[in-house]
Amino acid sequence: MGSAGKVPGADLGARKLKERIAFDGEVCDAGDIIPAVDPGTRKGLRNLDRVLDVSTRLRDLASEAFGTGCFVLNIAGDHSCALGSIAAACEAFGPEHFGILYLDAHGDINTPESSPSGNIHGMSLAAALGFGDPELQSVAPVKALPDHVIFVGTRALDPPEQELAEREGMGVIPAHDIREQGVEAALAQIRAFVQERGIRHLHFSIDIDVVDPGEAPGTGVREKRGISAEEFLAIVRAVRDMEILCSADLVEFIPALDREGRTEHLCHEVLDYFIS
Ligand SMILES: [Mn+2]
Repeated sequence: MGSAGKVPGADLGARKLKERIAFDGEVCDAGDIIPAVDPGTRKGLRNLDRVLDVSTRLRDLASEAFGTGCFVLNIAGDHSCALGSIAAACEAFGPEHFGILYLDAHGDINTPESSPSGNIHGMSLAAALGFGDPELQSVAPVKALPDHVIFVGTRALDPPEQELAEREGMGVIPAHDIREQGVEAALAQIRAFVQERGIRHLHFSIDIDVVDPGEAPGTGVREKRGISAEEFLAIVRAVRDMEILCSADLVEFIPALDREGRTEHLCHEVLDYFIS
């Protein structure tokens, strides 16, 4: 679905990416989640009911998959749905040893009070951690621990998000640090973070907007000075190889905004890492 973001069209991106996946005995298709609720604004939150519908259904599908020992890969439109995949993973594995690596230009830890845009895709992680709108929070019966969240590649944390991240002890590795100090330094920080907190089950939420818009223009909320495509792929590969991943999201690819298929190509490389 693509209804909780600023720019429409992310649902088409998910569909396009999925077309090229070969489903066999190893890789199962749990199906598509098509919004069943009309768009509309309630409590000042655009498409609140749609987000509740889609993320709840995703949560239930993912829970079922975790129950059979599967790795869950959520290819989706806008990032609001991560509320569902995170909620399912946290419930399946329990919060104590569960963590979230959020590879995104943004933090998505706004609340209705702090959000400059009112778009729910900037609030989904907050809700999974127990902040913000109670209805959104109710999608996650078991809340993930805020200090088990690490942001990587961020460059657009709003001031209230920054405050929340600091207050709650979340990890932050900004895009700037990765560009200055290199990928290896970032990976060492990620490994230390995971180890210190005893994280054994990691949800990897990948927003393609983490990559510099010069190399990945096909996304709705572009932020300058991102990490390079090469740095991005190196991080995705290394995190996958940590062998503690239980689930991942790949979101926010919008084909209509892409140029020469650059963003699509990057998304396919990511999917190959997880599927092959
Ligand atoms: Mn983002």
